Amino acid sequence: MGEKVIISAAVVGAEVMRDKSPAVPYLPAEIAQASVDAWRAGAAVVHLHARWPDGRPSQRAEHFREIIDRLRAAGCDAVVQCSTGGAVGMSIDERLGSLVAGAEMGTLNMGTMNFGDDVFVNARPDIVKVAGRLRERGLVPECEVYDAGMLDTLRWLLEKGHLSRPYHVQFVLGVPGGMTGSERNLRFLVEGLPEPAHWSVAGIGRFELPMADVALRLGGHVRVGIEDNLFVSKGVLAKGSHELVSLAVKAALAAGRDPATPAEARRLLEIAPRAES
Ligand code: KMH
Ligand code: ZN
Repeated sequence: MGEKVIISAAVVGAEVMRDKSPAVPYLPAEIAQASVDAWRAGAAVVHLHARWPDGRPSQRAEHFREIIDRLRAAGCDAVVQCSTGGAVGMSIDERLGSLVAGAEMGTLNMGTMNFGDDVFVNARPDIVKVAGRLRERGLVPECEVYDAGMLDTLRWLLEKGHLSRPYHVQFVLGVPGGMTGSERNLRFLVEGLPEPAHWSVAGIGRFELPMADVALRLGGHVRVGIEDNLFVSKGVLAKGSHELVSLAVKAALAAGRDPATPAEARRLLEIAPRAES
């Protein structure tokens, strides 16, 4: 049996609206329920975005607080990771609104890129600012890498002391504008890590499950969920992120990797244990 695999569930992103799938949660209560369902299915980490009731993306602290309060009240002990990526077009200060009490990790996006027809802006001073805020709050950064040059930014952050262990790397592959989801690309990125680090892959759209399979073989961790992919198979919508987590669990077991519990994920990611875990 290889190292336990940390399955992260990205239960809602900032872009996809409910007209594409009824499984896209909007309200804090819906996002919390989607997180609880994903955790019950085997996710150890929940990657959170928030929405306004009409579905527009929100980085408002009160929305994140309500999601976290609700999922904890339901007994969910998953590691809570809040997005600082937010949505394209948001200012960096708006994006930082998500880092509320109760968050344990926060994302750290590693560069500017085309994002579909938009531009996702992450200027270097902003990356440094987010890294500093995560450090101040004692949150473990998850470095979101969409393209090879972003590994050079990761190396630069480490060399300059803006980032230090513990941190986690998420390779997000398949965003139109970033690197595509292929085994060759993932191997290249993993080999290019500036130092040994825990890493995971989030394959976007049809790349989600194939990239999970590759990561499981290569010793990495896995992210799935409605933020990244709406379908359990060609043309068949997932009823929720929990169905995608169940597929990742099945793939993990087939690859000889047991899914990590949240407590095990905290140990692997060097996050302080929760009082009850
Ligand atoms: N919504 C994307 C533009 C993150 O969560 O940190 C950025 C994103 C990354 O989703
Ligand atoms: Zn996200």
